[in-house]
Amino acid sequence: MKAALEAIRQKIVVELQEAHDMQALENIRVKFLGKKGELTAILKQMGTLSAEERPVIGQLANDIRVFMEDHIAGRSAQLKDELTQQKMKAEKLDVTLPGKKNPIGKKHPLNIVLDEIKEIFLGMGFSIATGPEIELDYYNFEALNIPKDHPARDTQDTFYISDNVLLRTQTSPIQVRVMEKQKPPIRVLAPGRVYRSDAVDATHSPLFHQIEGLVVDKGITMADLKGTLEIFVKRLYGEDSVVRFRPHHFPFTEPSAELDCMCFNCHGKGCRLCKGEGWIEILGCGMVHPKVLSNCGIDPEVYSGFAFGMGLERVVMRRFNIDDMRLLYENDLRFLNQF
Ligand code: 2U9
Repeated sequence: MKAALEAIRQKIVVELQEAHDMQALENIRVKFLGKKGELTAILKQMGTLSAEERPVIGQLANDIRVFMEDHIAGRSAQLKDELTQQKMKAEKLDVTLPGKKNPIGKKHPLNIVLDEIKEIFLGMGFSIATGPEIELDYYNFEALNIPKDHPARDTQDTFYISDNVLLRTQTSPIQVRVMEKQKPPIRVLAPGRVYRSDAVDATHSPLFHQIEGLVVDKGITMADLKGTLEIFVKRLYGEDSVVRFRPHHFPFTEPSAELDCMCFNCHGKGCRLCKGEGWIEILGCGMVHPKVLSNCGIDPEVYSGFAFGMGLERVVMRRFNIDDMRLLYENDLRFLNQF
């Protein structure tokens, strides 16, 4: 028995050196010190010893158990230390490396163009006006000389919240509210979200942005309208831009017109970019209808004015050659990071 005990003392030392992870260590502990372990197996033979031998072998066995526990604990500490060293090595941080840049946000293309247009009109003495997106039917239609039976009021075009409350289909209600509160001279730009019950596709979205403008004073004529808008286009698209005005109709302006800019690609000849027209439509405009002025408490016999309106997305899509309006709303960073 003595020899057997000394033999397992040697054996465990060798096996511990070959153990390279905590599981192997646990296996050795069970193999030697477990219920079915090698030490326990030897101790089971204690009954065969004489009364003199039993305490001697018992003491030796106990010494060996303590020896094995100490060595297992020592090897365990060694393995843990090796593990820590490996982790430290793997997670070593090279503090001399340049820091990671925090990605900063960028201006959305809609805001890039919106801010440019705002700057142009601010430079011409306009103020920026805002108003509620949930509007009353009165401010969105009736005050603008759009009668009850006008097609624009159909629910297939307008989001109605109730008979009398809707999502504004244009930013014109802002100018109506300004005219109710402020006596001329008035020079306001009214940018903002507008809503139309349109199916989403590459050129339509139920939510889009408009920029409208209104000038009211004594003696305002169509010449002021044409001069102001020509300067606007030249500042937006370049001094050599050429504009033309085509007669049109809107219920809230009379006379009305649409402003085209000569295609900068084919100079009026017609090409793929301008769909063969030679000209690109930029905005609608006209002299404010006298009924609209009087609806807002402004005497059309004393004052006159002009107004205009444009869709912001169309300007943006043309500027950045974007062929699908949905890209402007999906917040895909692969798209937005290009600006
Ligand atoms: C008041 C009086 C008149 C605003 C105007 C247009 C012409 C126009 C369209 C451009 C593209 C809407 O987004 S769009 O579909 N708008 O063509 N808007 S005149 O006239 C007003 C506004 C307010 C009190």
